[in-house]
Amino acid sequence: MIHEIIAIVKEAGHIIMNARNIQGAVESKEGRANFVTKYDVEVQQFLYSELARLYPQATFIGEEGDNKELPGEYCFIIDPIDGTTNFIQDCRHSAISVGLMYHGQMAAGVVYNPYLEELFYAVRGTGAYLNDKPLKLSDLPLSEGLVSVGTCPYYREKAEETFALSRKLFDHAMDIRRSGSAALDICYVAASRFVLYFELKLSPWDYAAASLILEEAGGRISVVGGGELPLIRGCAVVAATPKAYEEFNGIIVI
Ligand code: LIP
Repeated sequence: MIHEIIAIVKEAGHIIMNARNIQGAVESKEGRANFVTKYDVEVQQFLYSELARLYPQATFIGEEGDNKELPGEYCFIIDPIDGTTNFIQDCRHSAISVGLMYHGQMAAGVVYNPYLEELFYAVRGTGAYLNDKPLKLSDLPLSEGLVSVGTCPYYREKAEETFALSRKLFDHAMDIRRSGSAALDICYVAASRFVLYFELKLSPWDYAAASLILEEAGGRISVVGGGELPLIRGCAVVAATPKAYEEFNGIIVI
């Protein structure tokens, strides 16, 4: 079934790549610099409709949905365009994120960047893949890699803590980066492009699919300070190689 889900996600990618006059289709949501476009809604509606054909009994949690329905046996957790601000600004670094939860545990995850045609996916217990090539991360320490930071643009109360932690990590890592797509940041750890990513306030649709991809690639992902990621409410997230994860935990207690 994963390849049917992948086909639907890739089809949804055409909505992003064919988008025109994006700046004229922007609406603001709650909080500063929290945007949605008609394309976010169009991608989500397409995904809901097509995935419901595959899993008629599934429920849906989506960034642009009302999310009033309690998760069922099968539940899709969807960010139609992760990196919406990047999309609006034509930064060409955004992804469609589709996670499938089964009995409260991530069973499958698909993250697709249509700009690069890079499709990350995993099914629990069967490994992680990038464009059908197996992903197994290199367990590198902070000093041998890049750290990506999520700056919580519409959760300003986290800014001081975010930049203070970034400053500490800057002293340990090769350098730091800010990409604007949490799902891709986590997948980049799985692909050994980053050694660590953190963001102090994220929603389940930002990390659900990518969390399984990273775990299946040999990485660690948890709530900052420890604890399993919740899948029906937001939290602070750290995603890393095992070595960098341990170093991070040493740094945050200082
Ligand atoms: C975005 C995340 C990003 C975070 C932004 C936003 P969206 O998701 O991918 O890492 O910093 O605040 O949450 O809202 O563009 O789908």
